[in-house]
Amino acid sequence: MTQAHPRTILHVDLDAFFAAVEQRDRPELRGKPVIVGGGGPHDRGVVSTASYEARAFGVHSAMPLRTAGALCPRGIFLPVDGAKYQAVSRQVMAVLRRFTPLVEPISIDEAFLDVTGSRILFGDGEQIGRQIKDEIRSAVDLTISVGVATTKLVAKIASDLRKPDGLVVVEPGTEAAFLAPLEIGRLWGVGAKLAEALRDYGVRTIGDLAGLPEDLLVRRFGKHGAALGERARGLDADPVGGRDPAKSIGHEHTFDVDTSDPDVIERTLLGMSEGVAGRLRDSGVKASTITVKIRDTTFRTITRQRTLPDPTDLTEPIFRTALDLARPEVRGVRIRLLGVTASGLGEREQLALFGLEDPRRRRAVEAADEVRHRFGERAITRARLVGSRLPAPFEHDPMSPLEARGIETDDGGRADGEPDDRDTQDDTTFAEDGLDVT
Ligand code: TTP
Ligand code: MG
Repeated sequence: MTQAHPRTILHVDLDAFFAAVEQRDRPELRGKPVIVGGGGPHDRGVVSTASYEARAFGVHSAMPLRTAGALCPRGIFLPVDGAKYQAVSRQVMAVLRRFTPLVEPISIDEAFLDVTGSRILFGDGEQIGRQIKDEIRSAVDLTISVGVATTKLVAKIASDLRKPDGLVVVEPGTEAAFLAPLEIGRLWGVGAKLAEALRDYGVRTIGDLAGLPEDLLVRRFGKHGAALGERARGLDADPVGGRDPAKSIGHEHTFDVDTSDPDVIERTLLGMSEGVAGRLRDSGVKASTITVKIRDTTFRTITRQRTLPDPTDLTEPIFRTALDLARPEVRGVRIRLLGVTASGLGEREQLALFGLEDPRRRRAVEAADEVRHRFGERAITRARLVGSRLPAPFEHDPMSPLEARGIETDDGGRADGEPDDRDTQDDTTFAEDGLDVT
């Protein structure tokens, strides 16, 4: 059955995600059987994922590591680096949001996109799928597989069909025919038990299921039976929903030594404003309200808030507002903690990219974001922060490539090997961070 106005839905899934990130970062592992999970082939844990080279030996997710070790004795076993994969996941989701605000992340490495409204800007589903593959490759140097269809159900099955680096397009009206030859276990909601029960009715493929009379399905499987029949024909009205949007994005910084130095306070606010703006852009939202939090040496804590004339995701207006709010409160006071929070978040209007905003400025910001993502926050440091010996509050990547190449950064060379996990920073916390994708 063809809908009058078919939706265009994409399902995007990274290939061998954890293993691919490790192979990306350690070229000597490329082309090798890499197994990510736990402590090695003698560990009691299970495999998180395996590179496609390791899968050729029969290794797969959730398999005991010891079994993997027996199947693939020359496998290279690596521990899970959750913070790293989380950071890559954020970058990937940010790329997806360039194409539509309707992005629904469903796990660390997959998401649905409804691009129906984006076709006028970016072309049909297949063209959008190709652009997304290219942009993910250039942003994070990883491959994805994409399914394009009129429903989430069919798009998800399609993306899985030609992994890795696949692109499968199911044209409107061909959903049932596309699904018919596929094995029944590929259908959403059909686990091993249900597949077994369906076997009693001679059902092996999705097409077999679609051919069963609806009343039989209802009699045998209750109200789920009817839905099952519909799904077998590719029908699925479920909309692509973003998750509950975050209410605010904020950064806080506690000084090692309480300070009343206006210069230090100003620079700290700038660093935090920059961090907040970057995360707003990553999330594809703009903020209309800025709040500063100030805690003095006696632990007296105040907040000051202002609504902006225009919502923003840029550093300058956030910093100017934060400074304005903080200035009268910090004069002559020893400060222990400062925070900057953006709230009143709304989706960034895509068309603003092409209309209301200065496109040159937007491009410059996006180019900077690209570097920030690729090399860690430390790579982008405003002229004002350079040269000071102050800890720049958002420069938390302990092994930034700039530093590795001997280029001086200004945070006093923090080298404690702390993982690049923004949410567990000692000195920088993210208030109400509801935007992480897990
Ligand atoms: P998947 O997308 O299921 O697997 P994958 O990306 O490794 O491989 P592909 O999509 O090409 O088939 O899961 C994404 C990540 O989630 C995976 O890299 C590791 C993690 N994961 C686990 O830790 N345990 C599991 O059982 C599964 C299935 C995944
Ligand atoms: Mg995957």
